[in-house]
Amino acid sequence: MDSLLHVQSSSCFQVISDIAVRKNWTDARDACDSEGGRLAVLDTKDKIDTVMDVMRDNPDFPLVSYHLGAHRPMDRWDTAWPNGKPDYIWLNGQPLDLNLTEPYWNVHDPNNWGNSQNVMILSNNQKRLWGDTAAVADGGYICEFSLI
Ligand SMILES: [Ca+2]
Repeated sequence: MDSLLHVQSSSCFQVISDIAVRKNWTDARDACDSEGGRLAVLDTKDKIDTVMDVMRDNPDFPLVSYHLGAHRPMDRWDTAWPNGKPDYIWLNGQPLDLNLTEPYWNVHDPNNWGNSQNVMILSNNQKRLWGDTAAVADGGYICEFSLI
């Protein structure tokens, strides 16, 4: 398994990037939980920088997308955004800070295309940017383990 540990001050991150273990978002969330972690909650600049550096430093990761630990409230899946604005929350229950995360989204994302994009991914393209996608799409994933 292409599985690496990357340590930041409060967390370490494990990138699961094996084509044989691709999972949809819900199964990826459960897999991180079962290891005592969670899908990565990138709610600080420090954590964002750590994960983005990992992806930049490993251009040979074989998968094109990696689930992160943010999603729309599940009772709103497959609906339009309220007031036309993204309603993402991290798995710690905190709303996603759109000012902090704005520089990391793909230029067209989040867009809730077809009102069917309910979860957040990191796209393994040249700029390693974030997108919103369907929860059923299989991909790699990034787990976070708390060090504190
Ligand atoms: Ca999208």
